[in-house]
Amino acid sequence: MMDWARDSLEKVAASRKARAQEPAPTLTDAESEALLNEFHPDYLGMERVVGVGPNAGTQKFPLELAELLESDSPLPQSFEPAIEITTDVLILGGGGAGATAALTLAESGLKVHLATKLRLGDANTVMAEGGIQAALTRQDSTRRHFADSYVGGHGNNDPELLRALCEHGPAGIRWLSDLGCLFDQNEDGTFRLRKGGGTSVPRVLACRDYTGLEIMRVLKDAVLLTGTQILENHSAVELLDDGEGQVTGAVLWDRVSQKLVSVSARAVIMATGGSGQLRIQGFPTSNHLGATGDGLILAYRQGCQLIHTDSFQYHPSGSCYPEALAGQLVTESIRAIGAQVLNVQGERFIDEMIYRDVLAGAIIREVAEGRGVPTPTHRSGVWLDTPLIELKLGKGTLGRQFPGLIHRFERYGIDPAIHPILVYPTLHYQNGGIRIDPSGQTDLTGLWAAGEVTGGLHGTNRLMGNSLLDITVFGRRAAESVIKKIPERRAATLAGLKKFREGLKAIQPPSSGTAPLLFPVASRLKFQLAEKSERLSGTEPSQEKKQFREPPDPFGGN
Ligand code: MEZ
Repeated sequence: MMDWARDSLEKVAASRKARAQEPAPTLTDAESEALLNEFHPDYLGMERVVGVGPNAGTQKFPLELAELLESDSPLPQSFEPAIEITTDVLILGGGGAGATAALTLAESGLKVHLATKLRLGDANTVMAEGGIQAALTRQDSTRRHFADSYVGGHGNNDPELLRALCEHGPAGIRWLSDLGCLFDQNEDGTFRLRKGGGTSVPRVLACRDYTGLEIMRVLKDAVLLTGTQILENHSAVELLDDGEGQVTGAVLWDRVSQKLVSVSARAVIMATGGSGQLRIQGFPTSNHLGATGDGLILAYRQGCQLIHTDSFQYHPSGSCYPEALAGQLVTESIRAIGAQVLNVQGERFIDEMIYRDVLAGAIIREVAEGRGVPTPTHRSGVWLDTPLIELKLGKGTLGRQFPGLIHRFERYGIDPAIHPILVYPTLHYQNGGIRIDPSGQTDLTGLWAAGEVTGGLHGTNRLMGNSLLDITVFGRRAAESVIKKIPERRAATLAGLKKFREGLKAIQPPSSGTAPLLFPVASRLKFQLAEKSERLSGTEPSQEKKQFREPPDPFGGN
């Protein structure tokens, strides 16, 4: 197996016993900073300001997101919303944050609709493997959780959001447990806790290596028992507003009947998740199919400030071989229990539990400087020495603690208990997003947001396990705030979009596509960006790119 890397694998095996005893290499703060500045994708200047909307001329965005923020809506100019569904609360997004909000609203007496562009539970929540963190033990405290996360986030976290996360973390875990979430336990019945990168004490609870899947399983089962009206295969394409800055509903695209559906709501909770499928700078992603940043686009058009949108998490250990698994997550927990990261020579070059952004930078450096392991499919990565875990902790440890990992790789003839895994950073998480207050309220009346679509909580580098806690704590807080502050029903119009379209006229050259993308069409986005740069440099786009300029109108006929 992996004969193409035989020499390198022999070096890894030869150094394993000695490495098992050696301490991790250390790094000074200055060296960490240099790694970030020279190699981390966020620091390479591949971003720009946009010319329209509340962050115009100030905040920088990756080129792919900037392009979408400056794109027109897919709604035909002539479209006028004719309300077909009237509800109290419209939740947009069927992942952990949306489901948590729906459950919290269940006994409120409010009528709730949840629209999701795929099926309930098709979300990044189920892709989170290694755990959820909360301060539960005597040696830990919510202050310690705060301090770890604040340092990890480079001090860019919104302190009030982070305080709410840490202080409500233990109650969030109890809530999930009461719903039926089966967190791993020690023999004495206490939760089994692991460390994660940047946690000063063991704080990460897990359900083997499918923690997000387990959490989503219980949330989904519970939501299906409530009166929530679930609209599957309904993508949000635009927010509706009353013409005076209050959000009052949304236009959805029903993918099955191929129809636009207008919804009037007194409150909207945006829980549409992340944007890994934009494949920023060509990176592979660990995200699910629907993660195209839709909520960012819709909220921005209505006037919500977006923050830290130049900050993304490249999870250091994305799978790099076999090709079919490229970008898929190999959980940080594997490193937390001792797997080492090695270059082509079998040399350890970094402490594997250092902050994710620094580790990602170090791996990218190894590859960029020729110390990576090239694959037959023209990728390059470094080894994650998984057999070392079996050596340190005993045979069968990987199978018992990481069944998902074993299952995925075995299908391709690779047994991680015997063979190291090849990894390279993968686009994993959107650190920034819609600005909210600690109750999940956005800048706009009528619009709340929770989960990955929001920004500020994690600063510019999120710690492992804080995203599953985020959806739990802020899904609940946003819904509780809606119950307390839900506004009266008002007119549902496209006034906000009309105003935004006026602003778009100033963008030169104009974007040739529409947004939100709804589903990954990374190739279209790539062509659009190339075409724009040709136009800016004064050359005429090629015939091939011209074709991409005219995508078929997805809503023609409506
Ligand atoms: O929070 C995460 O990103 C997470 C749990 C990832 C992982 O490595 O398993």
